[in-house]
Amino acid sequence: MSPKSQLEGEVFYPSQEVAAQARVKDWDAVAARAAEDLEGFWGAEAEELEWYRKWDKVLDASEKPFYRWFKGGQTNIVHNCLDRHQRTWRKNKLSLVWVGERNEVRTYSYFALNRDVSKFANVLKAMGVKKGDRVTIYMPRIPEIVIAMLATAKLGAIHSVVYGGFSVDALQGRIEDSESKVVVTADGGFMNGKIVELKKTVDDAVRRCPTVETVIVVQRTAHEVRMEPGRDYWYHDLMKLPLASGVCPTEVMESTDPLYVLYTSGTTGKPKGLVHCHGGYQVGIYSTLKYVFDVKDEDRYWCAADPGWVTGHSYIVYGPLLLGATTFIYEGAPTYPYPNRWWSLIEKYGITILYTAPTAIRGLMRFGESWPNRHDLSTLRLLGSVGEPINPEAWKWYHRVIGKGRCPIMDTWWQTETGMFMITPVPTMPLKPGSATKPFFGQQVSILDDAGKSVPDGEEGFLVLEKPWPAMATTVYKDPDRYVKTYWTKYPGRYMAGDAAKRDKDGYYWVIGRTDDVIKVAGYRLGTAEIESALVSHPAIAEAAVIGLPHEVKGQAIHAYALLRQGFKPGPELEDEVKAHVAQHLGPIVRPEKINFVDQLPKTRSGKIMRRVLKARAQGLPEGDVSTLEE
Ligand code: 6R9
Repeated sequence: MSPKSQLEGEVFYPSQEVAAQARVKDWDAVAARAAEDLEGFWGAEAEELEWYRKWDKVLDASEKPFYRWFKGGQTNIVHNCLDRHQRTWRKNKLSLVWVGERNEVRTYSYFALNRDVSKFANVLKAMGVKKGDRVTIYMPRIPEIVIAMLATAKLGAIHSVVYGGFSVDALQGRIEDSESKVVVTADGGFMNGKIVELKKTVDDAVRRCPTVETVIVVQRTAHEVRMEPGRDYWYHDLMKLPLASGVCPTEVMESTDPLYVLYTSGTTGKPKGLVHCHGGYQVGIYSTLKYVFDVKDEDRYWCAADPGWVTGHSYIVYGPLLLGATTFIYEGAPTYPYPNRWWSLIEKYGITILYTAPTAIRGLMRFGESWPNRHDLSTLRLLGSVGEPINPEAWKWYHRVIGKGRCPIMDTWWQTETGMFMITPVPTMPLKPGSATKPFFGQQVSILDDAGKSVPDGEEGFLVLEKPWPAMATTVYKDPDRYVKTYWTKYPGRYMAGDAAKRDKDGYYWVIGRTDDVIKVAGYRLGTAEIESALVSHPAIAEAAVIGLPHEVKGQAIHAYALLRQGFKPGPELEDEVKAHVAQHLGPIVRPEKINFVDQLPKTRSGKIMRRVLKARAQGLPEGDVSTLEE
């Protein structure tokens, strides 16, 4: 570790208490070892998990960029999450502690979780689900979402979780692309004291999806929903059947067999289904969670994301269970019924690690310090941040008010595509507010200009990953060309992340934001293309463009520019109607902040909308290179 005086800027050093118990004492030494022998490093990590058959090769790069990790190995991530713990004392340990918005509590030992997962796997099997089939999961934050994911994976089928905050068009598109034959959902969920209608949305989406044969519905809200005979079944009825036995063999998978598809927004067109596989993925998330959050058996670990996003997949569900940890899930809103909900949960359940997003911190910060100060937060040891760059002001509030200056903040930069943390500190590393610090072991990050040359330290450029990593997405579902084109073509053989970043003199990385048409609203990744197509599906709108502009709490908010069809008059009423239309089609988080009715959109001569120009104009900034602008 560099001596204190050498680091530039504002630096926070780990406390003695945290440093003393950290797994990684000497970051430089481990990083050097991994850099020297990438396969050796990851091979040793993989040895800590169980394999039905050991791999022939840690990394097969013969068909780059389709890297194959642990090729020849056979495993199943569920074996490592559940089966192997049944043989040890962890069988009796809490795997999952769940708290509902209405204060219900449910806990699962590793034994109980394994039993329910096995039972539900038998149910899915009876519905005809086999290895390789896709199952769409569209659920609130309740234990059954975890059970459904694990049960699907146990059978060797592929889950596609669609975030419960998305609405009918988003759900339909994702079901269609994955060609799922089973959808698992709930009647509804609770959020902010209100019911989120899930089953109704599924009904609307499935009407247009011929592949779906079965819909399984968990009862959560118990409000009235329509059940279609022969297609819809109650989860609790199925789980009572004799076929839902508590014993179900875990399917033996090749390391490179798909575990899940997760749709995420890209630059253009429809969302991409990123594919993650059993072998490499389990090693990557196991290792990163272990070193970065130092999760121990005594910990009560809370990642406050939604299981429907990659953060939830890797670090609520799979990562903690791989480590045999206790993972905590809270169903509802952070401010319900009062802005102290999270802080009271930390106190009541003795949470030791809290991992959340800058938007949540900013949102809670608004209510002032008195809310957290009413609670004993002394169990906390480590904090985390993910989803967007964290502004130093929010970082310092989080550090001082929540962590009482004792708890380092692990600012983890990564993506749906990377599956695991890529730029991240470990607890012993000196921290600079707003920087995700340094690449994880084995990784090398470059900041390049348009031509592929490294830019000098301190200057902004494209963030590029130079080395393969085990949890990397292996392809885009049904579209390998798109995988190559999107990530590996601008800089041949190197992974382009789609972010702008800089490196400082100390080798710390500062991620600035997306360079493409992806908007991060409250940490949620949304694509302009999907939003624009929802806008033009409104009868008043002929053409539309959306951009993200800075927002105090959400980080970015959606601003739309719309050309009206003849006969429609701009005005606040129409604006509200269009906003509601988008929210209804895509989901409440996608609701635009502002609709600007305009007469013209800036376009290139080839007809492409120049969102960059709209953005510059909106912020009163120089428009940059407009040589291709038509007008
Ligand atoms: C995990 C997740 C990925 C994009 C990524 C970047 C932004 C995520 C960040 C961060 C700065 C961090 N991002 N973590 N930016 N600092 N710690 O968020 O995945 O939804 O796929 O989004 O999020 O722009 O490219 P995903």
